[in-house]
Amino acid sequence: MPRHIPSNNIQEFRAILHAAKHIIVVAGAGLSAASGIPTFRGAGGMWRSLDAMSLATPEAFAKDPSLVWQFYHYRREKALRAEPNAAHVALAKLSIPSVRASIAPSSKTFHLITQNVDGLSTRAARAVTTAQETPDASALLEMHGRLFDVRCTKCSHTTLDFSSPLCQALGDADRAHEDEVAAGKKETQISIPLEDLPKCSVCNSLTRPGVVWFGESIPLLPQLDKLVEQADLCLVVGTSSLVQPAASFAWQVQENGGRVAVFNVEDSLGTDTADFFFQGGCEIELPRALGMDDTA
Ligand code: BV8
Ligand code: ZN
Repeated sequence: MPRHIPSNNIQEFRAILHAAKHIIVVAGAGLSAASGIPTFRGAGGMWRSLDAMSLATPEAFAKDPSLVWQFYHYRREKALRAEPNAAHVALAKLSIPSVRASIAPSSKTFHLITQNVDGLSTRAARAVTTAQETPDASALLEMHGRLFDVRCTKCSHTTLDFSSPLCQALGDADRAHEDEVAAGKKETQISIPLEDLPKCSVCNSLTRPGVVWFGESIPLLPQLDKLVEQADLCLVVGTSSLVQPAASFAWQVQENGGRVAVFNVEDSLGTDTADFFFQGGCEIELPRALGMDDTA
């Protein structure tokens, strides 16, 4: 049995796109890499010599909320200074029914399921909105939550808060840490007293970032399962496909007879069984494959 080789033929891919009825995209950190947001794998996976994934847990927050809030302060500041890239924009354009009709005329539905919490896909949708053309607001599903959502740990009151810093103490701790690094001092963790961490505007209790941590269930899962069930084409963009349940969506689409196209700078889990593999930066390969780049 010859080994299956995923195709990288754009014409073949566009023919599949042309016939697809229910399209989903499963995106990960690689989608935002070209915008300067560190990924979880490789160098980006470490913050102050700590493993990012170990900080994204309720246990880490219970043990040291000051440390975890400083980690998310760092991620907020990075996201605030980043701009959506050409891959975000291409996916935002696919969310515009009139644009999609020219690329995928048989498509009835399109959903962008992102594991990213940086808000760059939302900003891209806003950037491509004109008086004539508006992305379908229900197309974007941020399955792991949003960095700029701030949720009360007691009454669950949630606000979308882009302030920088989110509270004085986080700004001070950040500056103090930079001064230490600049002075060549060994990195020390600055511990912010609990009463100085971000508080709930309703009940004044401690708040937490509005993201889904490891071991926590995914509120959108019932809706996501339905979309995965009906999808006949899944684009897998910039993800290592190691975190569940997102990592099994593409496989489920293929199990149901649908097609899978992977966009990644390198081989990742599931690439070998995909129908298409476009290797390279998705900020280049995705607009090209969709015929949205200037060579189109
Ligand atoms: C849950 C938010 C119910 C917070 C995140 C079954 C088996 C084993 C384990 C489990 C299982 N079911 C559940 C689990 C446990 C766990 C899990 O999957 N663990 C893994 C580590 C094995 N899952 C959960 O806990 C989920 N909850 O299932 O609840 C439950 C609970 C317990 C047990 C059973 C059931 C919740 C998971 C969500 C956690 N929150 N984020 C935050 O961001 O701080 S996950 C976070 O990490 C991201 O959101 C993302 O999902 C993941 C990182 O993966 P990627 O985004 O793919 O990033 P990565 O760096 O890994 O890869 C980047 C890729 O891009 C690379 O391939 C690279 O080559 C490529 N790339 C780079 N540059 C480019 C590029 N590609 C294209 N262009 C470029 N320019
Ligand atoms: Zn509260």
